[in-house]
Parts: sequence; C-alpha cells; structure tokens
Amino acid sequence: MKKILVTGFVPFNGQAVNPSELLVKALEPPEGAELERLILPVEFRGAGMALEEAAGALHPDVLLSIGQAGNAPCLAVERVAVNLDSSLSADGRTLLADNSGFAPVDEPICPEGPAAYFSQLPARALVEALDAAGIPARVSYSAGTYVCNHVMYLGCRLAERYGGMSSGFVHVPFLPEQLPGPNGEDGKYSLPFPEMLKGIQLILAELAKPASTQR
Ligand code: PCA
Repeated sequence: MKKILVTGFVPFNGQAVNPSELLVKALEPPEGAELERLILPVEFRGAGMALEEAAGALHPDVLLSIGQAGNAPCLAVERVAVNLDSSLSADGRTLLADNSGFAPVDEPICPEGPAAYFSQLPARALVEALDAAGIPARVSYSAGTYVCNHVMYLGCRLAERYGGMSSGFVHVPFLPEQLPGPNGEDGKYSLPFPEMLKGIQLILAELAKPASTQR
C-alpha cells in the first residue's frame, strides 16, 4: 500500500482561511493508499524544517503539497520549483514578509542545489484527468518565489535524496468567500470548495495507482 503525505498551509497575508488547510483536513484516503496530513506554517524556514522532519519520519511514497495562489484561475499543477526565495513581487512593488516577519529577497534556497527541480508527479496526466472530470485545471510553469515554491523545491530535493519518493505541488485559487468582488476582478480568482476538493481527491486517486508517479 502506498503512503501519501499531503501538506497544506495556515492562512497568510491577512486572510482568515487558507483553502489548502481546509482541503488537507477534508481529504479522504484514496483506494490503495494511506494518507498522512501536515499543516505547514507560512514561513520559509519553519515550513522547510517541518517538511523535512515529517518526510524523514514518514518516508512517504508520494508527497503532494497544496497552497493557495489567488492569481490562479483554476487548479494549477506545478511543474517547476526554482532555487530562489523572494518576498518581493515580480514588479518590485510589494514585499510580503512571511508569517514570522522574514522577507528574503532573491536568496537561494540551497546554495549548493540545482537551479530548479521538475515535479516528480505526472503534471500533464493529472491535468488531463482533472479536465476529463470537468474540474478546471492547467499545468503551471512557475510556483512563484514565495513559501510555496520553497516547499516544492525542498520536497523535490528530499524525494531525490530518499529515492522511491515522488513530490509535487498544486496551487488552488481563493474560495469565493475570500474575494470581495466578482471572480476574476483585479486578477484574483476563486473556485468553490467542493470543486477544489473533488479535484484534489481525484489527484490523490491518480497518485495512488501503482504506475502514476513516474517522471
Ligand atoms: N500560498 C503561498 C504560501 C502559502 C500559500 O498557501 C505561496 O503561493 O507561496
């Protein structure tokens, strides 16, 4: 039986909830796998340490991390994590410190590590499965430079170190109740919770299949 570790995050940036935390708590173990859950702090260092500790103790076959990206119009199955921490937005106008007050700008995650890791999960196949089920989804080629990218990078690095483990990341939009205005306004998107849950549950079902985590 496969062991899947699924992680989510606590709220950040003044939000009352983080859909990723609610998802992790609501998911059912898929057929053929046992499910372990971990809620991470939105802290570069704290999240990395908690992830390493849990992965070291549990040695999961699959690590699926989930986070919120309000600019994602649908489920975004991440393909790449870069070796870069930055709290500074791409346009250089907004600095978003993590929940501990730490705000790195263009620092490597692992000075000795590669520039990037690809997800070890079958991103394209997962998006196709979501699409077939009517769940809006796409492959994403940037997980950003904030705490989610940090966790994805370290997850992929741990998977490489342990061997036999695959790791990847899915970003989800806001919940409708987190958005004051209509869906899509100001480049912010929402998706109802039942659709998100159905989508992540479907991803878990795919990942629980014996041959689904090859690169
Ligand atoms: N989203 C942030 C960090 C935590 C979360 O849920 C991100 O995209 O980096």
